[in-house]
Amino acid sequence: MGLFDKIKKMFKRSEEEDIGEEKVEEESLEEQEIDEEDSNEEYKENIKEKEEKKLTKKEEKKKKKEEQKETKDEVKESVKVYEKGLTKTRENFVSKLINLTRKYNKVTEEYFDELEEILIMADIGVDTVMSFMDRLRKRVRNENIEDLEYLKEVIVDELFIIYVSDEIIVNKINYAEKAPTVILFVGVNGVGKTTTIAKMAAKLHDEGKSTMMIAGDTFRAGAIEQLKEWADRTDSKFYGGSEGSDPSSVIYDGLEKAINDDIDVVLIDTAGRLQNKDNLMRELEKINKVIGKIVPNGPHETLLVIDATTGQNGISQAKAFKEITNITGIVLTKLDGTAKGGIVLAIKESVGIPVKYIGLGERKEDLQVFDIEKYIYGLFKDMM
Ligand SMILES: Nc1nc2c(ncn2[C@@H]2O[C@H](COP(=O)(O)OP(=O)(O)OP(=O)(O)O)[C@@H](O)[C@H]2O)c(=O)[nH]1
Ligand SMILES: [Mg+2]
Repeated sequence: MGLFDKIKKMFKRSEEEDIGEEKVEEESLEEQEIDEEDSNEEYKENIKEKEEKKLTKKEEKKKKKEEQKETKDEVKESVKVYEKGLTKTRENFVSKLINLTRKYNKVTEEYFDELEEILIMADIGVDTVMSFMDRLRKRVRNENIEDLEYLKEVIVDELFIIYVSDEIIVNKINYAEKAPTVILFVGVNGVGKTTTIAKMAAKLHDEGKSTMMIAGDTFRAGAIEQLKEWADRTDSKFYGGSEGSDPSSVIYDGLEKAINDDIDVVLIDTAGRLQNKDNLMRELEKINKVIGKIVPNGPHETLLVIDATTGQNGISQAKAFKEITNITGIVLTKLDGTAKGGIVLAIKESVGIPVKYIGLGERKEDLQVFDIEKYIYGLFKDMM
């Protein structure tokens, strides 16, 4: 089964299957009972025991069902967020792809040229598109692909391969074994660092974790106040110094407080003055040193926030930040605001850092753990 079918099945699967499974299991439980008939007392004992067993089994199953239902609902919700957040890209990119298939009735050089243009327009990035086209051409030749409908599926398949390559993608947050987990947020001005911190804090609270925000952006006027306001709104603890003070010393004091207060996750906001790369590098080095001194192995994550609407510029930012500090993951915000959502694929290939979260809107639910399958579904659902 191709990836296209797999994803289609995953998200469109009806609930019928589950009901069927449940029936079969219950029947086999009854059968067991009749099979193992015994005599008198022993028999009665046995029956009682079995009844009890059956009850607990039923309860267990019910509980399991409820748990499963919850996660299923969660999956459904998050698929909806992906669908909605990727509307612009889908309407642009996928409708072009569908039109292309309608326009040509077989695979020709013109078809490939137009496809290449569509992919570049979707901000997948020239290099990525080139290697993609090479692979696609080869596959068409080797597998003798003539059917354009089928080729559409191969395209989806190959786009997925761009992202996954041969690696196991780790998009989970690396939580510390012993709290607090320290997450450092970096990125240039206006990309969405502060609001991402707020969304993440709200999500962590839903999971029952306590959070503290530290205002490491002491540079921009108003940044400390803004973070404080988000901390209040999300029921987070907050630590901030005064404007213009040394970010490292604010972070040092904040982390001490976080340890005293038994905080689970500390979210650190920073200023992103990439114009002055050397200064930023030195500052981040100092910040990392300070964090490591107080929290061994910290920071556990350094997330680079990138605004998807800035397209290739965002990719350059990722490359620049990668040079100056150890980035463990990318948060790609404002995907809902661009028709060029292909940037997700480009980042992974051209920078080699996994996208861990994506922003698909301004609500807290709109910050989603990046899931390539949901992403592909959100993009191509009209074709499935
Ligand atoms: N539509 C949309 N807007 C977003 C998303 N993420 C952030 N924003 C908006 O982007 C704007 C800038 O966000 P901030 O969090 O202030 O950005 P920042 O990186 O902290 O900015 P500075 O502190 O100035 O460096 C705000 O208006 C956010 O609401 C998203 O995923 N989708
Ligand atoms: Mg900010």
